[in-house]
Amino acid sequence: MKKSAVFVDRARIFVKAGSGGDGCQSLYRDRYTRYPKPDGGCGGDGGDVIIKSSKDLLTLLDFKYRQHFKAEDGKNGSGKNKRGADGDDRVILVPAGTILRDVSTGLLIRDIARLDEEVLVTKGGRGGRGNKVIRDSEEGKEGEEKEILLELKLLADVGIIGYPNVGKSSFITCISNAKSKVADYSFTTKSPILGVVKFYGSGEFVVADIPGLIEGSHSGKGLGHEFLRHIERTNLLVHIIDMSTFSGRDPVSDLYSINKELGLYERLLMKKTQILAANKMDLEGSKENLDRFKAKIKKQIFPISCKTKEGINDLLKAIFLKLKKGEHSLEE
Ligand SMILES: Nc1nc2c(ncn2[C@@H]2O[C@H](COP(=O)(O)OP(=O)(O)OP(=O)(O)O)[C@@H](O)[C@H]2O)c(=O)[nH]1
Ligand SMILES: [Mg+2]
Repeated sequence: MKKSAVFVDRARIFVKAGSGGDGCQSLYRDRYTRYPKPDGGCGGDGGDVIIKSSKDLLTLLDFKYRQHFKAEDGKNGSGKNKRGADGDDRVILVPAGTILRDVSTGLLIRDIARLDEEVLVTKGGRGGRGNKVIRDSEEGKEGEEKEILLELKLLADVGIIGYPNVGKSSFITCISNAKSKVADYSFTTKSPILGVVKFYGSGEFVVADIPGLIEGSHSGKGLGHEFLRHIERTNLLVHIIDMSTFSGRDPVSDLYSINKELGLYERLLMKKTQILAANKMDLEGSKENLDRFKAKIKKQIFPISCKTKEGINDLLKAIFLKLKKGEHSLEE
């Protein structure tokens, strides 16, 4: 798969916390003391590695160029009971919506949803004790290290789903400020695109255009699976169905198979409110197809054409109202 040059939504990084400084072995003596006194100070603690979400970042692009991060080691203790300085923590900034996983176990460390959320990912090693507190001074403990997978989920309110070539990118380009490439072949869209829709001064919402889904998307076929996680967080899905006869597919089975894919990927995705849109209504045969569709599927469907803009406003209004209501169940 050809990766987009700018949108990086997955990265692996190696982090290492600072090691603790060594405790000091030292004896104090002067001409007044008969027995030398142990005065070795303790080592400082190593710094932690912390991952924090920041509003200044939108992608994981920075991690393409830099993968290794290390916190500072603690300084060694010294004579005259001097404790070594603690190592500085290392803070790594990521965009909100980043999921952290431990590569060695595959386990989720944290799903960072909010801004300025902090996660301690590796703990600095403790400084070793000096001989002022323990007979034989200790070495500092090694700082923890980990390989972490960062995955970015887009934070959008509305996700646009459907088969390839049904007009998803045409739709986002038509309703928002996004410029998503439109072309008459499948898998034109190779990575997610976000767009902001302003609705008559009464508010705005963010839509995400993702690559087309096909049967088997949930198990990695085509490009869709890579991107299904981006719509997990949306409040609403707009399911675009091609009503024209040119694709050679049947709109009813398109609806079923995409919904099946969603369910196979993640059951919760099936539960999201879906608004159905019948696109390409300007083309011949679409009206007949829509009638057949309506006879079989007893759900509300919005007939639209991204070419003539027919029905787009009604659909936008419906999206806006649904978002305002914050409904989450599939409409009957
Ligand atoms: N006649 C007509 N053509 C349309 C309409 N909407 C989209 N198209 C055409 O359908 C083709 C595919 O449109 P895209 O918007 O790229 O489709 P997509 O769903 O984003 O496709 P992928 O990114 O490949 O999944 C393009 O040639 C569009 O011009 C419509 O309402 N009417
Ligand atoms: Mg597209």
